[in-house]
Amino acid sequence: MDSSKPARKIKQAVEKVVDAAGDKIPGSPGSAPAPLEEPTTPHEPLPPKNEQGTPDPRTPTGAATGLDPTTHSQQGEYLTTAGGTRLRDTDHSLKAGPRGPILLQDHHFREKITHFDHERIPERVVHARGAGAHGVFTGYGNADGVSRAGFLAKGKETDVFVRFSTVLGSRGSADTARDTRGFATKFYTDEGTFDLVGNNIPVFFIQDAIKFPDIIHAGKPHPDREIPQAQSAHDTFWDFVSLHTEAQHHTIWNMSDRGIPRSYRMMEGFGVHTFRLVNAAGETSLAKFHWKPKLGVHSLTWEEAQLLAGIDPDYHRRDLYDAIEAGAYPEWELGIQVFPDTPDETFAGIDLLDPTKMVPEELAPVQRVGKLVLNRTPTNFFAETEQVAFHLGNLPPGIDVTNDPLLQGRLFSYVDTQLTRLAGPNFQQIPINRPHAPVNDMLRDGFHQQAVHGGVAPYRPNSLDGGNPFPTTEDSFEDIPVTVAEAPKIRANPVTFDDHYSQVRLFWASMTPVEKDHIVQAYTFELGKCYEQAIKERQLQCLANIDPVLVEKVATGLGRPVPSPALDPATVEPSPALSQLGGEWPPDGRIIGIVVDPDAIDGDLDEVRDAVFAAGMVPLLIAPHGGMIGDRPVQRTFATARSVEFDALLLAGAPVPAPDAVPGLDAKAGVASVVDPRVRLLVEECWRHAKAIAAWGAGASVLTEVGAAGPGVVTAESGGEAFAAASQLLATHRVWDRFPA
Ligand code: HDE
Repeated sequence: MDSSKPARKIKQAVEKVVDAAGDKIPGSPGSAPAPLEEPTTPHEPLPPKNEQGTPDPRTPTGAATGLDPTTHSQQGEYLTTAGGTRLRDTDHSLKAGPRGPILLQDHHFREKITHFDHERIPERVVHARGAGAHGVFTGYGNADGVSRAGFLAKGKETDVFVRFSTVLGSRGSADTARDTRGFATKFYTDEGTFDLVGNNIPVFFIQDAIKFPDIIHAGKPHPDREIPQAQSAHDTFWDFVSLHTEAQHHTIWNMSDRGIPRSYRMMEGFGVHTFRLVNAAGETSLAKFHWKPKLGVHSLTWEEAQLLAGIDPDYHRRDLYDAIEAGAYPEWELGIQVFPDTPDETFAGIDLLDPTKMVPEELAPVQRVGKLVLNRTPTNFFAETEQVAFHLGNLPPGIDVTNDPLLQGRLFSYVDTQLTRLAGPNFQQIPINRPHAPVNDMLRDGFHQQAVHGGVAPYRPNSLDGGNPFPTTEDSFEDIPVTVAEAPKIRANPVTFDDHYSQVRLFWASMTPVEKDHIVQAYTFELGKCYEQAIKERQLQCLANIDPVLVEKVATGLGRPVPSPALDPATVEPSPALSQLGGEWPPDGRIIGIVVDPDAIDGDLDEVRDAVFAAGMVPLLIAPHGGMIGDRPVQRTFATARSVEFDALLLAGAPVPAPDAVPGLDAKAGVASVVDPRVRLLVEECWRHAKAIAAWGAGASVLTEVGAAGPGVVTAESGGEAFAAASQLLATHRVWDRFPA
């Protein structure tokens, strides 16, 4: 068959989408628009969408293939069996006559059903819920003094895949749960893969890996009823952290706004552990890794997070994919805090091997050593995001581990878990995991072996394969020969690990009043969800050891007596770098909701939409009904829109209540008014969540009707002026002045 014609047709269709994307609203499901009629002409599979990437086509042993990335996807224009035989019919099983029974002979039926029966693999025991993206890392070249890792060299570009995640929830849980977020980066470096598997919180719950199953068992749903899903607001979690007080530091971070990020794009990342770096001269230093987001660190409010869990449980993944599709590529700088490699592995009195401690930036500045840009969404979630497998032992030359007892345990756990999750020892051969450096190991055979190893002597030394492969003598990863102090073999921690409270106090003391208020509300909510009074009281005792105001407010909320501290409070120096407030950041990829009245279209509307696009943001028109308003598509209706989707709200009209806005019947519809009650709710929620609200023309009357006034509520002369005011307010993320001090 001559496939050139359909191929041309598809190309035209794709180009049409790209043109239609003159509208640039992200979220199109395919690379060509769906026709109304069922397509009947066979053609090659459609190309991926513009913003999609795939794993670089490599052989299982890391060699570049030069193949087009689509080589991995389906081929040909006809439906086939897994063996490539063309099929005539996949809708009817092979039966003895139309009334059956089905014949055992139906190999196509059996292949289709058997494959389907085995489509699922075990979800990750932690971090099951996640989203990934491809990107590129570029080194700045200023780290050579401390590390000889090639990917940090000036201008050196390295492909990466990043997976963000929550910790506690199952694969289908909501993105906005209060939880720690994973931030795992696979650098496909020329010198071997480097996996930097971090979190958005710089400290961890426990000091020794042997307690990991315990904290996770406590955080996961109760084993009898399997509730609550993806939450820490339950008895077993608080039982654990109030008994294992080393967890209090991580817990206060979770209770802060860091536990409910606005977006993956707006999170810091931390390697948590201290690593050991080595430069070309063989000199070593200790270091902690940081990711600094270009857009600043921003969070949801708790009410937004809860509403989103119902309204858009995929909020963070959608945000990540949509931002990339819209060209607002998420960016971070990689930073390192460097410390002298002293025998006590301590800096400014902080034990660097204790993963419940961080080092304030004011004591050791974060030096930026490279930039990460995420610019491609995955083509297939399972193949890429689900099958990506990180391993702490994937280390390049120039970076080594330390004796941090958490890190030591992780070196074992990650490979071990992949053996079950990815069914065998060859998981590094899966396309998303394949190194971009040549692989010449002596590992052989096993489930899903994809390499076709030549030679007869996968052992060393050998003479039959000419002695291959040879250990290198230079420029490679090195286990730094750190001296291990003579000591008895014991199950114990260093005494420095016993300080569980000073840095918790430091974190609390570094927060602004509004951030402290959110922390108080979070503890009050979470402990209020516990059943056992003893657990609440025990945690209140921990809060008393942190700060008198904190414990007093939470105890009042819980209606419990305020305990006295059991320890002398440490004197701490606040670290302003820990606060999320106080700066201004770019608004890339932010979502601007624009309420329009189709019966009275404002003259400035098109100009405003263009201005939003030009500013790198996404305008969504919100109208009483779907379809088109003139030649502008409506993205949200009053029935589908909820304030939590938008970073700022513009009012271009004052739509009166529509026939389907029945206050008594629709909980969303609020009170009767001359403004559509759903618009009223939009404005009220945006006000409550301290979002920018700007109106012009007829839209100004909505503000009066709703009674929205005060900081960050702008009545402008024109649409242009309204958007300019809103985008200025977005630079600080929220209108913080609206929160009481
Ligand atoms: Fe993990 N962790 N972890 N973890 N972790 C896993 O590995 C583990 C820890 C982190 O997107 C698992 O492949 C132990 C700290 C991220 O695929 C498992 C200990 C930090 C991800 C595992 C820790 C992390 C994981 C589950 C205690 C931040 C998701 C599936 C010593 C620095 C990676 C998997 C992805 C995943 C074990 C503690 C981050 C079971 C034993 C500390 C971001 O191997």
